[in-house]
Amino acid sequence: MVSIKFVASSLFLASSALAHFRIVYPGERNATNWDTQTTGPCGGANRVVEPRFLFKPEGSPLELTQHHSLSIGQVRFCPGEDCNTQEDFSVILLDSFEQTGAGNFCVPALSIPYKTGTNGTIQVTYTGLGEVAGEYDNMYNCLDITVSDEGASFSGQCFNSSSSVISPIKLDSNVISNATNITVLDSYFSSTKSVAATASASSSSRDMAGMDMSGMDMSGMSGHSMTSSKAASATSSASNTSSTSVAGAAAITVGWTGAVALVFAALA
Ligand SMILES: [Cu+2]
Repeated sequence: MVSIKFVASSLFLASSALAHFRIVYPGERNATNWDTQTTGPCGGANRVVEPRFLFKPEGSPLELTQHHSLSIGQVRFCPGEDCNTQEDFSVILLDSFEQTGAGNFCVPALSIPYKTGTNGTIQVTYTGLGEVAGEYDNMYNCLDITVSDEGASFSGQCFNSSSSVISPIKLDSNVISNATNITVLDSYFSSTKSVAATASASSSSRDMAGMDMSGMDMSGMSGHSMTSSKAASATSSASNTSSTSVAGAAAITVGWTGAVALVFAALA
């Protein structure tokens, strides 16, 4: 019974757009929500998770790991004790950006324009190319915070992957968070997705789901033998050592193991 469940679970992960993204620093509500991450506003994790992370008003680090080869993202905030609807996340902390190439995006200081003592929830939304041209994954993850002078200052907690390029874009602020506004996204992606499709076809490191696992941060993995030097260097450069992310890191390991197993299977 146990093994049957395991196989069924693995197959489900393999057949869905598993790639998605993670908030690897400082952590997130549920680092294993692969199957519900496309549900807003918080990837199916609708309850506040305590203890809250501390964020300096002038900014603490945030690190995102995107598994899709092309995506647009945004970071929002909801001041309050219990943020449950998309409308609650009305404050834009980081306006729309395009992320080309899978990998890490490090925000050294994500400032929160509220006074210390304020509780709230940070929401990260991404829309990435789906498995079928013209279809997209709308992805959501949240983390609960308190604005505090005791939040972390940037000291190398995160880094940008060389495989990933971030560029600001001009989009209506509501586009990304509105999963039904596919027309605008379609026009936005219309020029870039053909480029991505061409790149995908010519690169053995990309699979058919538009994912690019090369150059990715494998720091969440443990006990997995890697043979490529790129993976080895990525592991050695792991930098998310804050004690506040221990629970998240443990959970991420579970997710990564499945993700990597899938990719290796696809490449075999
Ligand atoms: Cu995905």
